[in-house]
Amino acid sequence: MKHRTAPSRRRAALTAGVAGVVALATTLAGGVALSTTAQAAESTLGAAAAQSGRYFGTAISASRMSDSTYINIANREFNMITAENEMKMDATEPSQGQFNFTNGDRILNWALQNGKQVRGHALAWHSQQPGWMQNMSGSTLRQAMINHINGVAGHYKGKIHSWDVVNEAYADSGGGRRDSNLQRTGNDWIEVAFRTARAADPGAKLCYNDYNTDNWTWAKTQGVYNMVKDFKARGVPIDCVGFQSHFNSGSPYPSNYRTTLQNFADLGVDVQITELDIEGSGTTQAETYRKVVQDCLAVTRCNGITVWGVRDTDSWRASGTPLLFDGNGNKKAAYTATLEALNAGSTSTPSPTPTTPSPTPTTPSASPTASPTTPQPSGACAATLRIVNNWGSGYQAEVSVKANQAISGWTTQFTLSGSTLSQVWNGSLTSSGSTHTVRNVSWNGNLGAGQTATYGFTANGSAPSSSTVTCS
Ligand code: 9MR
Repeated sequence: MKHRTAPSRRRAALTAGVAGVVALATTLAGGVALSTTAQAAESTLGAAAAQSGRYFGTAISASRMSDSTYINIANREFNMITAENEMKMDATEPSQGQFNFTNGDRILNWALQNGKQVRGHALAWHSQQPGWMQNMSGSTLRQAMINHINGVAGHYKGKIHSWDVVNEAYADSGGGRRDSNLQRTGNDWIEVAFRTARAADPGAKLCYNDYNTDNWTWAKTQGVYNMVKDFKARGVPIDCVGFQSHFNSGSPYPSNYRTTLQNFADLGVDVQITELDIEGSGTTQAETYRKVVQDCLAVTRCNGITVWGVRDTDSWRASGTPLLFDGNGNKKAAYTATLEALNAGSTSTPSPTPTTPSPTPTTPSASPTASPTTPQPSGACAATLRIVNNWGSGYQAEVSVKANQAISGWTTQFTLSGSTLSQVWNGSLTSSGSTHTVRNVSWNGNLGAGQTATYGFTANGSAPSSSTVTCS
């Protein structure tokens, strides 16, 4: 793979971005208020994804963190981090009731100190169980699972963007559950895991995560879909579905991938691509990465994409060279296609023109996910609030702070009547009556022009249909 120089890559991405705006303007001629200024193409995956409010992540292995090439790429390119193995059941509870967070904390602290968010992986799984758990059964195992979720989700409370609460619980064929010691404790083990996780960390999005659920026609996909549908109907607290998306010749990228993502999203959950890798090389591989990115960007509730490792040589499938960087840390064609797709996609989000701010709050939405607030058109920063989860007696909200110029700290303020804040993460709260002021914490105050920081909170009471957040 020929490594392109940085300036030529940036030019290529910019060209793609401008082309995207022209194409969109042509399609949407009239009617839609559209920013006429092309955004400068971003030069890293995380920043490019952030333009549309999404993240771009990677899995990190604690054992590689002292490799400077590895950690520098991870720091430069990604804004979401998953511990590849360090938060799994065997790693975090090696002896029953004795938790070990050394390596998980190492990854989490590095991520938070560098302004990144963290996906938790994974609380309950038939695989990677510690030896003491493997031979357990019945109510003893059920209680051990609950204790494990309380121990791990409790330890990381307030610091995790999304948890893979249950991993890989469906059988590879037939559309039913996989047999496992956990499954044999009773079919309700998955919902018990979700309810336990919600209580242990109300601020984290709770995901079901699996592989070979990408092709809409596959029985396994339908099995998971029906479970999520049932959970939503019965109020089991599930917020998101993770699509691992390990693609290779036996499990190729399906042309109906976007349909799958959209159909799950239509159930009222977020969708996330959680462990992406695509075996192959050259243009074929690059174009498949491009399609995956385009599919995520086309689905409003697709929050972001995580690739399962940094360089090909870091991959669990190293011989398939499935990642975005080669063994020397050089950007592959797959990287360029991914970055281009992220930059092009961002221009396809219609945004209010800076000169004509909307004078009234956005129309209240009937859907449980309230529409985002109108960004403040001027000033050093702008903030938008959106409801990411609403369970009737309470809700979870996410506030995005976008810097219009380089800033070294931010203060947001909003008023909520009819609800009280119970927890805030990634931000520091002071309240006076129903007026809440949230400032940056130590690691997310420094933002370059165009960069975004996100904080979240949970509240009791009913969610506002829209809310204005000021930012200074
Ligand atoms: O990449 C992980 C590898 O280092 C581990 O040995 C393996 C152990 O099960 O898990 C790999 O990650 C898996 C992830 O946790 C769940 N989905 C499939 C991933 C690839 O096997």
